[in-house]
This record gives sequence, C-alpha cells and structure tokens, in this order.
Amino acid sequence: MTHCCLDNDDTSDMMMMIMVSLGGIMKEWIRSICFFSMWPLLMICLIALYCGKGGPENQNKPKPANQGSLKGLIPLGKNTQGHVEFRHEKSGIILIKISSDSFIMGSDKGDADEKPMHNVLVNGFFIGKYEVSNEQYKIFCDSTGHSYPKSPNFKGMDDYFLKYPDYPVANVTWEDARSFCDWAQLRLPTEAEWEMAARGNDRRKYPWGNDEPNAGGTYRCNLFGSSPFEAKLDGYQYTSPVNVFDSGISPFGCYAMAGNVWEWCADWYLADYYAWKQNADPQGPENGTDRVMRGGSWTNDGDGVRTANRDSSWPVEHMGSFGFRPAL
Ligand SMILES: [Ca+2]
Ligand SMILES: [Ca+2]
Repeated sequence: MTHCCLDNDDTSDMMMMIMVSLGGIMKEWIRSICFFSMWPLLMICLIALYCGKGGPENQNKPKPANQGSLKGLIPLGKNTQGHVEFRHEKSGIILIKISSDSFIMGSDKGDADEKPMHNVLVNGFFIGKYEVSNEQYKIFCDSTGHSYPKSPNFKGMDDYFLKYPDYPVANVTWEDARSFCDWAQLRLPTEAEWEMAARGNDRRKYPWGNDEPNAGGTYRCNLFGSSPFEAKLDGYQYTSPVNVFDSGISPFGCYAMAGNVWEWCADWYLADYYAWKQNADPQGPENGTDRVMRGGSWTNDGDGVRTANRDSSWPVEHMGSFGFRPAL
C-alpha cells in the first residue's frame, strides 16, 4: 500500500533535521556577531588603556617630583667623581645625575632642627652643578620681562648683576627662584635631595668631608669666618664665582654647596619636621610660612656652612646672601 503522505516517524526525522540545520545556522550567526562585535570592544579597551597610561590627558600632567627625565638633556660624560653630567638645552645649566639611594639625613651634633638623624630614601634626580649665575638669570629676565634683582650692597662691586656674570645671582626671593625654574622647565630641589647631593651617604659634615673649611691653610669654600678680616682669607669678601673651590666639591661633583650663597629649596620649613620621620622621598610639610634654605653663605662661619644645617626665610625675602641651584 502506497502512503500518500509521510508517517509520524518521517515527520519527526524531518523536524529534527530542520532543527539541527537551524541550530547550525544560528551558531554560525552568533559566532559571526561575536567576531565582528569583538573588534569595537577591543578598540575601546586599547583607547582606554592608552588614555590611562600616558595618553594626551596625562601628557600634560607634571611628572612626580623626583622622576628625572632625559628629555632636553645633552650628555657631557662622567665627572671626576664618576657621575654623569648633562647640559640642559633650554637654560644651558649643567646638571649632575644622582641615582636613587638612601642616606642619613640630619645631625645629632647639630642644632635642634637637625634632629633626629633618620634614614631617607631619595629617588633618582638631577641637580645643578653650580649655583645659578648672574648670566643665566639675566637670560631668564630678558626672555620673560622678569625684573633684574636689586644690586646687593657689596662695596667695590657696583652693578653686581650685570658686571659679574659668573658670580651667583643674589638678592633673589624664593618666588624669583621658582619663576626661573618654571621658565627653564626645571624645579627647586627638595631639602632631602639637596642634602643628599651635598654629602652623599657617609654622614660627612661638609661636602668635601669632615675637615674644617680651612684645614691645613687651604680654603674649601667661601665663608665669612669670625671677622671681616677672616672673611677675606678665602679670597672673597662677598660672593665668589660659582665654579671656584675645586677642593670643596660634593661627592657628586657639585660646587659651593657650602657657603657662597644660601640655596632656596622647594620645601616649607618646619623646625621639627625630622620628628615626623618621613623616610620615602620627603617633600616637606604641606604648608607653612617660611621656605627652606641650605648650605650657608659668604656671611657664615664654619658651623653655618655644615651640610646638615637648616635655615629658612619668607618666600618674598631677598638678601645679598640668597641664591639657588635648580634640580630636575
Ligand atoms: Ca669669604
Ligand atoms: Ca651655596
């Protein structure tokens, strides 16, 4: 007997085949959708990653204080202490690279604000080999319209700012120093960076070691001593050129980190700041009234030019003994 139509089993088989075919098509379709919709998702992830890790939004953000950059620095080779020096293209300033290290900051034999001695880790940075000179500061003033510093009252050195280009700029405020650094795309060193650059990690008293500034009759820095007569014995009544006193350089090769002019640092000053025991790249208190100055000047005695010695002044104060050196 011939069947004019399919029986129930055939219908089920047919339905099954249709279902299987449809299932296969659906799977391929879903697979295609997943494949093509994955690319936009992947692109979104890549864009998000780019923006988060250094895309345009972050390129304008300042780098962390102590992350020295090689951009705009021309390597000059190693100095006699084995540290690499660079010429900063924009300002012409010579910077010395100081690698990340820890050192003992402060002195238990010094003034109350130098205690307690404490271990500090400083990230790698660059610091000026010399104090900023009149010549370098004049380029900044002429480029920006910033006023020339008032001539300090140095007898016999009239027109100090214009006639003594290789001497340190003096009579500058902390605000002046910061403006110079902003223009040069540099910055002031932190107090910790300054002290590490001045003494290294062997707890020395002065940049050159532990001998007194005039031990053996050789002067290692420009200071005042105990009288106007003694002040001249190092060869200079007031300031000296920034690149003399080879015997007084720091373990990294920096000149005049003892004496000549006081050097403004970035930090607010707080007498008991060391008691806070900030051990990792300290940046100073968040606010204050005075800014830190370090190193002593041509107006100080031997005690005043010790590397651990701390002083401070109002950020708008200027004197013939105030100068600075930049960092990066
Ligand atoms: Ca002197
Ligand atoms: Ca100095």
